Amino acid sequence: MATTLPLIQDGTVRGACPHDCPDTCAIITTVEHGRAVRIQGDPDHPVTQGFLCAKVNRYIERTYHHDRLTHPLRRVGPKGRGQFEPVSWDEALADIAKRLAEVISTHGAEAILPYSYAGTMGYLQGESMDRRFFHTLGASRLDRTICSTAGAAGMRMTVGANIGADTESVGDADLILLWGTNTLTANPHLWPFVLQAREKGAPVICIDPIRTRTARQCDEWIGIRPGTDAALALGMMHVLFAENLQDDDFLARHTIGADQLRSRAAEWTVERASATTGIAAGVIEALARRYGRAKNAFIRVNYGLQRHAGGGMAVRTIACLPAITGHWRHAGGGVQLSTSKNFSYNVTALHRADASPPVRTINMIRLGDALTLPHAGVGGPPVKALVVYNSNPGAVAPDLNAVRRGLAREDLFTVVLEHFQTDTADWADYVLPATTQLEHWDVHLAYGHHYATLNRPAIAPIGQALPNTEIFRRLAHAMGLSQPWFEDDDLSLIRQALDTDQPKMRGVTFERLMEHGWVRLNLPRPYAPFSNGEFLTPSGKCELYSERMAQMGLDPLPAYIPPYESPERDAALVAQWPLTLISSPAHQFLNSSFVNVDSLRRGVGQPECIIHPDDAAPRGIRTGDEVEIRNGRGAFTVTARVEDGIRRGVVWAPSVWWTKFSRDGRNANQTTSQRETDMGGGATFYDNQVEVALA
Ligand SMILES: Nc1nc2c(c(=O)[nH]1)N[C@H]1C(S)=C(S)[C@@H](COP(=O)(O)OP(=O)(O)OC[C@H]3O[C@@H](n4cnc5c(=O)[nH]c(N)nc54)[C@H](O)[C@@H]3O)O[C@H]1N2
Ligand SMILES: Nc1nc2c(c(=O)[nH]1)N[C@H]1C(S)=C(S)[C@@H](COP(=O)(O)OP(=O)(O)OC[C@H]3O[C@@H](n4cnc5c(=O)[nH]c(N)nc54)[C@H](O)[C@@H]3O)O[C@H]1N2
Ligand SMILES: [Mo]
Repeated sequence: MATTLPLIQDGTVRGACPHDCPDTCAIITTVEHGRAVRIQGDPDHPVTQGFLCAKVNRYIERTYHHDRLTHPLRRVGPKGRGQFEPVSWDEALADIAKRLAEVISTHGAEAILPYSYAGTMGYLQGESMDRRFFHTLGASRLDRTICSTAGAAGMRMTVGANIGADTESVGDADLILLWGTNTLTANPHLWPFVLQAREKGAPVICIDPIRTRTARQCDEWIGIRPGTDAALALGMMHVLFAENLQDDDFLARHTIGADQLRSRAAEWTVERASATTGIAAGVIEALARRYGRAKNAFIRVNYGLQRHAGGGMAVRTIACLPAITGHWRHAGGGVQLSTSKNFSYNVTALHRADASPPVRTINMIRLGDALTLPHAGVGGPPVKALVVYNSNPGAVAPDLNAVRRGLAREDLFTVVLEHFQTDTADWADYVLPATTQLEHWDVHLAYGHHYATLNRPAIAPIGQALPNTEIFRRLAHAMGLSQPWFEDDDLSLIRQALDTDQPKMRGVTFERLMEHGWVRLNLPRPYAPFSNGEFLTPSGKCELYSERMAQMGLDPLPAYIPPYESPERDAALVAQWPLTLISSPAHQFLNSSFVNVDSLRRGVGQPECIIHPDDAAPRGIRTGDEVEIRNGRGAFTVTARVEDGIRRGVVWAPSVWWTKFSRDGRNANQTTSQRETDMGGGATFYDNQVEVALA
């Protein structure tokens, strides 16, 4: 295999947290006699600041977990029963290669579907050899939309790219809005900067239908009706313009469409915004004034609020606010959805997309349809082979009943690369053991700061586990693919990823990464991306009016797009299923990762739902009762907790449970839908009406 550098037997090894989280921590692993004994956050890293989250503190427990997959497995029992026998790597790879070749000769390579997401965010183990393999075969492409594409499109249309205010300057903000994000759970390394600002007097306000652990720590909680954030932002704009709180100079010099936006905002009186959002008019007015009078407000908008029909437009509308007030002028001011587009690793070299013939693309959130509808729901051959890695769609994909019907197909050949026997692995024909971050090389971007991070392996692979890169390399060889790009070892892949002349990547070299573990992008300090305008849109301006959106048939101005499952769009459905289910992550889980780590699962307890007393009482529900959450797509059972820290009409089921760890073998995604957001084809997990009843 690849590693030409020896492992450190005793000492410390620098690495990167691989998980799908904005923080991408720099980690230091202590190794004794070749065994990892301790993991800690790098105290010198400006964002990690020496601490890790509740989950990754358990990464060693997860790595040496007694349930780790240690050798390839072949199915022996009926599909989905999880009955397997061990086989050798050679045998497994030879048989998989034969089965894939049969699919190609009978149905064409597009009948093969890769399915991966961000189980690791690393470029090597996440998008290098795997992409080369599927591109070279000519397999169907996967549109990786499950998390962030709606909001990313909203940012792109407005400021030109998914970048924003710098986390390290947030301490200088004079007002902080945590908008649709559970910071203490999902982005905890932002918190020290929030506290810094607060110590200097910045109020911290949380806008969330749930009074989360984050909202409890804030100065104010605004319990908005789910899916209506654009209406709140439009109501704020109304006040800003009506009370002359806008920055005319910034608007004139750095935006397009200020006059049209002003007319649009004029339609959104606070009364109208209040009726839509369920927030008192006085609260909207006070928020707008506070925002308009601030000089340097930081809005942390995160992905939670874009999991609704109008998710792209909601993010876009919020992203217009700092151009109206000119807060982009100052470091720390503005909006941050992500910082990821400041990174430009050489993905062209890693992916080798040029090796692929033109093929169809399948949206990952429509996996249920892709596996069960004729022509995979999009045209072309049925999906006959599914190769899953870095993802657990058997738990996290929407409309799980449809997904399971697909995975149960006897004529579907399924291969799963995993650390553990997940809900998805149970449906596999072959399960292949993959290494964890302590066992392989990688290189990472971040989406909540501006440091590139290297991950060096700390220990030898557990059992016969192999890195994803090596599994796809061997699979390519087993299929007789002899292109030179399958010969690159992992260190070569890292060098290829870094081989770019993008100015922001200048100084991010292998040598510096080896020495320090992490390197800041070549950005000024302090960094205020749009202080002089210089937006990355076609016009170079903040596009309050977007010609591109007009061409896409979308409203070119900020607008409120009601949820699919709302009184505005489907009153009958809401009458039948009156409660909105939000299934955002539990504090101790990372989507479905860590659910099988006993100490963390004990911390969460059991699958539960939080429901407001006014919703619980008429249903006869009390804390501790077993309840069924149901809609037309499916149902799952949880224990109720009656609390007023949630908006009336909203129910929270902390997620994402492995179905095999729940009482009834089901989870929240039994009820979620495959519908797509307005932009980006994103998932609408929280656009989900249900009823809750005693089980
Ligand atoms: N501990 C932990 N950390 C994580 C993750 C995890 O699973 N566990 N997941 C990681 C990943 S993949 C991601 S994408 C990020 C996600 O992190 P966030 O972007 O913070 O997203 P969510 O946790 O999905 O939702 C955040 C909040 O949005 C609220 N919300 C839901 N709908 C609306 C709405 O319409 N309007 C408003 N204003 N609020 C709404 C929810 O109640 C929730 O409290 O976190 C990352 N970090
Ligand atoms: N109801 C509901 N559903 C949701 C969400 C929600 O809030 N509510 N959140 C959504 C969001 S934001 C996201 S991003 C998705 C995330 O969905 P996924 O990307 O599927 O994330 P995880 O559930 O963490 O599963 C990742 C899997 O990858 C495996 N893995 C990790 N590293 C490696 C590796 O190096 N090699 C291999 N082969 N495997 C590896 C882990 O063991 C784990 O089982 O879920 C979405 N689903
Ligand atoms: Mo995500």
